[in-house]
Amino acid sequence: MQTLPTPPSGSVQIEDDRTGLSIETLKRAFLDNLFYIQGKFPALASKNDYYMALAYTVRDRLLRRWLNTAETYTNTQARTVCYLSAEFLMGPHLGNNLINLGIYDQINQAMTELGLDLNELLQQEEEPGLGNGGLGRLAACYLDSLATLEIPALGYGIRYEFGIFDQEIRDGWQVEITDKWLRYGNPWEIARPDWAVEVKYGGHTESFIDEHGNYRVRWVPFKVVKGLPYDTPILGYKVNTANTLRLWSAEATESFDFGAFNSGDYFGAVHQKSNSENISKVLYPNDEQYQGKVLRLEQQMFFVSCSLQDMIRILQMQNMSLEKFPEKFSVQLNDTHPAIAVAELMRLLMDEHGMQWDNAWNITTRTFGYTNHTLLPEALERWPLKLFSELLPRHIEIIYEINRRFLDDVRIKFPDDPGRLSRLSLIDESGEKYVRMANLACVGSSAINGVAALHSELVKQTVLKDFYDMYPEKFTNVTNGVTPRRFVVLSNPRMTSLITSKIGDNWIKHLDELRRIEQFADDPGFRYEFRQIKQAIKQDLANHIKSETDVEVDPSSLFDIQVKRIHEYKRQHLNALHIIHLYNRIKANPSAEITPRTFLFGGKAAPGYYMAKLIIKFINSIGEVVNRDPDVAGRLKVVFLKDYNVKFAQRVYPAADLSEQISTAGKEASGTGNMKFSMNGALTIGTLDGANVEIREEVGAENFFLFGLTTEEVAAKKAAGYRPIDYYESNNDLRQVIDRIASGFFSHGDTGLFRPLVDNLLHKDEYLLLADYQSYIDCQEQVSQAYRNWDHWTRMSILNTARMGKFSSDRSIRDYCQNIWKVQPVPIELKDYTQS
Ligand code: 7GP
Repeated sequence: MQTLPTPPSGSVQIEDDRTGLSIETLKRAFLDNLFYIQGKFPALASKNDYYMALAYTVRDRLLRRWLNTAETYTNTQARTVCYLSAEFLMGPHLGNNLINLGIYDQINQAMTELGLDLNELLQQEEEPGLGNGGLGRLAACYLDSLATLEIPALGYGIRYEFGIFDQEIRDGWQVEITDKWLRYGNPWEIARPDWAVEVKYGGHTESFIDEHGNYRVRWVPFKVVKGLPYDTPILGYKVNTANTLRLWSAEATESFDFGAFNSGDYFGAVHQKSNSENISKVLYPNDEQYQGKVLRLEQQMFFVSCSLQDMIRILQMQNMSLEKFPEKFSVQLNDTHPAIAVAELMRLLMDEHGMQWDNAWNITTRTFGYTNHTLLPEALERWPLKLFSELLPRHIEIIYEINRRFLDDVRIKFPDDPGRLSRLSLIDESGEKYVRMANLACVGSSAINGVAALHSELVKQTVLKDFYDMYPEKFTNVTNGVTPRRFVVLSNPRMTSLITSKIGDNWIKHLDELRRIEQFADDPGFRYEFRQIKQAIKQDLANHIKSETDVEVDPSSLFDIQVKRIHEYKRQHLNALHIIHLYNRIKANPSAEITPRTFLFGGKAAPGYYMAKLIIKFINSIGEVVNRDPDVAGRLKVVFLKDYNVKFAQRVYPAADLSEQISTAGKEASGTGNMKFSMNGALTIGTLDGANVEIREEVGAENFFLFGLTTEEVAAKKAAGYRPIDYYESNNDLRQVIDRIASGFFSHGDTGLFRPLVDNLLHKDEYLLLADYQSYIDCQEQVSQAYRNWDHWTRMSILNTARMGKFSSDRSIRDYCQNIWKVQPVPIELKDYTQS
C-alpha cells in the first residue's frame, strides 16, 4: 500500500481517506478498502471485490452526512415521517449514491486511472429486490425525495433474506430461481443489534386490576421472536440529508434452547431457531393478489411491532412523553400490509405503557395515514378470524372494542341502516368470518388517499364508499411520482447532459423547469441531437438483446415496449393480439407497408398465477414464429427479456419510442412506469386509466395516443351484459387473429396450449380486450404513421420530456408533507467529526 506523504508542517491540508474527493484520495481509499475490507490485492481481486471496495469507498463518504443527520434530528426533536411498507424495491445503490453525492465523474475518472470500468462495476451490484412492483418501487422513490427535500424520515420494512425471485425463461416458460441477494454481503447496511426488540405471537390474554385500580390486560404469548434492525443510509440529491431505511430481520430469542440441547434434543433446539427466522426469510411474490397465509400475517405483525417499538424508543431517548407521539411522528401505511399497526399501537400504549383507551385512541388516530394502491377486489386483505385470533389474541380483543365504538358512531350518523353497519364492520360476518384490514386502516387513520386523481375518485365511489360517506374529510388524492435522479440522471446520462447544456441542472431538483426545453422543440439542431441520443441508446439495447437472446433487432425500428408485472388487467395479451394482427397483414400481403417495429416485453408473473404464466409463454411463442418467418423480412421482432428488475428497467426506459399503458380503464390505480417512459421521451399509447389521464393533460392530447373505453363505458358495458363473442363474430380481422391462435399456429400445431387464453377471451374477457381491440388497432396504426415522420415524432418526444415536471416524486412528497404529514424540512449542516 502507498504510505501517506508527510506534509510540511502547517501548510498543507491532507484530505482524509474516508471523506476526500480528489482523484488521488479516491484511488488511495479504494485500494485501501480492497486491502483491508476485501482482504485482496489487485492481482487476486475479482470484479466483485472491486465493486465492494468501491461501495465502501462511497459509503465512507456518506457516513458523515448520515451521522450529522441523525444527530440533528435527535437534537431538534424533529417531526419525522415514518413510511411503513412491506416492500422497498430500492434497486442498486452505488450509481444512485454517486449521483446524489455529486461524485460520479470523479469516481469514473479514478476507476479509469486504475484501469477499471465503472460501468462494469455498477453492473456487478446485486440489487435488493425487496418488492414486487409498483407499490415497492414507489416507496423507494419516496425515500429519495424525502431526503432530497430534507424531510426527517425513516423507512421501515422487512429485510427479506430472499427477495423477489429471479426469472429464467426455459422453452418460453417462466422458471423461478431463489434470489440470494445477500450471498456476497451487503456493503450498504449496518446492523444495529443494540436496538433489537421482541415481538410476541399466539398464546392467550389475562386481565387484572393494577395498583391504581385500573383494568389491564396481560398477554402471555406462545412464542417470542427477536427483530434485529439493519440500517441503510438514503442520501438526498446534493444535500447533506441522509435519512435511514431500517429493515428488520427475524431471529430466535435464544439461538439454542439450552434445556432441549442438554437433554439431547439437538434437532428440537435448532428447530425453534429456524422457525423464528422463517419470518423474514422470503418476500411473498404476489402482486395485487392477496394470499391468506399465516406466515404473511406474522411478517406484517413482525415489522409493524418492531417499528412502533422503535419509534417509542426514539421518543423516550429524546425525553419526550408518549403523549407527544403524534406530534413527533406521522406514520404512513403503504396499503393495508401494515394496517395491524392501528391495533398494535393501541396495545403498546395501553398494555405496555398503562394508558387509558380514550387517550390511546386519540393518539393512534392522529398518527396514521393510509394509502390505497389498488381497486382490484382480489387484493383486499382479509384474514380468517380464527387464524387471526390464534396468532394475535390480544389484537383481536382490541379490534372488537374499536369496532364496537365505531359502529356506535355509525348508528348515530346513519340510524336504521343495518346493511351499512355490516359493510363498515371491521369483521366480515357474511359467511366465514374475516378481519377486514382496509376497514381497520380507515377507522384508525386521519387521512386516506388514492394514488392518482381518477383512482382517488374511484376509491370514494367504490371500495371505500361507505367510509367516504362516514368521514368525507379524511379523503384526498396524492398523484404518484418517480425520482428523476434514478430514472433520468442515472439512467439517461446522455439526455441529461443535452438538457443541462441548454438550461443548466436546476431541473434535477425542480422538474417543472424542464418546461424550459419546450423552446427547443422546434430547433432543428436540438431535435437532431435529441434523436441521435435516442438512436445511440437503442443501439446499446439492441446489442444487449443480441447478447442475451441472440435475436437481432433493428435499432431504427420503432421500439414498442411494455415492461411491468404480468397481469390480465394490464393486458400484455392485447399487445400480443396487435402483433398477430400485423403478422396476418404481412402474410396476406408480404409487400404491405408496415412500419418496422421491435416489440419488447419484460415482467414477472406471480408463481401461482397460471394465466399470467401462459401469457409469457404466448408472447415467446409468437416471437419464435414471427422472428424467423422470411415473409416478415425483419420488419417485426418480438422479444421477451427475462428477469425484469430495477437495474434492467434503467436501461429500458431511455430506449423506448412507444410506452404501452393499456390497462382496462378503472383498473390501474396510477402506474409509475408510464411516467418513467415519458420523462425519457417515449410517447404513450394508453387508455384513460390511472395517471395516464393526468400525463395526457400535461403533455397535451396531441402528444399522446389515446384509445379504448372509459371507466364509465366499461362499467356500462358490463352492466348491460358484455358478450365478447359478439366482437369476435362481427370483426373479421379480430376473428382471424383469434383463429390463428386457436389453430395451433404459434404452438407447433398444439391446439390445446393456448385454449385457456382463447376460451377466456371469447367467453369471459373480464378485462374487455375484445371490446377495446379495434380502437387499439386503429390507434396503433396512427402510431405507425406518426413514426414515419421522424422529425415530428421527435418534436412530440421532446414535448413529453419537457412537460413531465408534475410527475417528479418531489411533487408527490410535497403534497404529502403539506396535506397529510404536516412536516417541515430540517436542513443539515456538515460537521467535521475528523477535527473533533
Ligand atoms: C400498484 C398499482 O397497481 C399501480 O397502479 C400503482 O402505480 C402502484 O401501486 C403505486 O401506487 N399496486 C401494487 O403494486 C400492489 O401490490 C396491492 O397493490 C396492494
